[in-house]
Amino acid sequence: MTKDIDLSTVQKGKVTEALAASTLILASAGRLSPFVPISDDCGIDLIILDKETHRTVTLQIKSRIANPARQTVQFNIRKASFSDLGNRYLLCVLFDPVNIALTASWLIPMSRVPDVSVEKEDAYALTPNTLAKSRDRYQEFRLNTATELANAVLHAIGGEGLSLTKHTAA
Ligand SMILES: [Ca+2]
Repeated sequence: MTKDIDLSTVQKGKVTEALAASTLILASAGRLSPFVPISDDCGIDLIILDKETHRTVTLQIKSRIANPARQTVQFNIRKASFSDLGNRYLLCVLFDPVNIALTASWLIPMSRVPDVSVEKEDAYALTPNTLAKSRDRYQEFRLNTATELANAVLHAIGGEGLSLTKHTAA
């Protein structure tokens, strides 16, 4: 955990975005292709292209490091960058800085964010439980493996997520 302290917020954000992008490429066997915006001034961190259908989904990515002392992690979505236009999703990821991995993630349609968050003056606060067995309101969005995440992204794009599972299992 001490490794975390040395990372700036910008570093943490960029590292996690790169990790999420790499994870999506690997877990989809190259089917998903992430694109980084030149300017990230509208709350989009990655655009994911499904190379088979040429459809896309846009992701805003928020990362947190699990804290053993707490059961929940908090992700804040600034209202200034919030938009539910188009095919926009929020990807919240729990980052393990020791094993350099994404331990769990939550892929939430932006249009659902106000429903599952606590509204603050300038942000929506989401507080998912970090335990896989938790029955909180974020459970329906929770993804425990890289394959689950890639399938959920394909599903969000409108591609055939099921074929990816079969391919991976074969
Ligand atoms: Ca971000």
